[in-house]
Amino acid sequence: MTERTLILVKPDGVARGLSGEVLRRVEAKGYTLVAVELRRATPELLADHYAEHVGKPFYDPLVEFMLSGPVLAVVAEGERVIEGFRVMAGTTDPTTAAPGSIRGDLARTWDLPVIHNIVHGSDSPESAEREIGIWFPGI
Ligand code: D4T
Repeated sequence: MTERTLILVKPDGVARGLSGEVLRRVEAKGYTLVAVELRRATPELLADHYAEHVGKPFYDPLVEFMLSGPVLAVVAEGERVIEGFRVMAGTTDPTTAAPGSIRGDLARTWDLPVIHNIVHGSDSPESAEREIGIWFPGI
């Protein structure tokens, strides 16, 4: 079934000039770009996006990181794109993310508790719908 996912190139990825590399991999895999926009997050938007993490020890430093520069917000579409992009991204901890994945190839752990792992991808159809509604309410 064709579905949509929300991808974010986080501030570390944008600052390092990796936005194009992430989009290249998404397109090379065969997914379609539906929306691409360079944005500044806000504390309110991040509280919605990271609702499940509000109050956790890493939440405040995570928000500070996500506000530290622009984010590339992307909606991509394709057969099983939600699962497909999660595999392309690799596991959350970039130190041990598989080589070949975005995080495994391009990131490492260096400033805990914040994990600078370049990208976000929705983890389920419910999350994708919720997150696309947060970042692209018009779509
Ligand atoms: P996202 O949501 O960015 O695709 O990440 P994951 O789905 O892979 O990971 P997650 O929900 O567990 O964490 C969300 C977000 O918080 C950051 N984070 C997480 C952090 O900075 N420090 C931490 O200790 C943890 C657990 C990284 C991703």
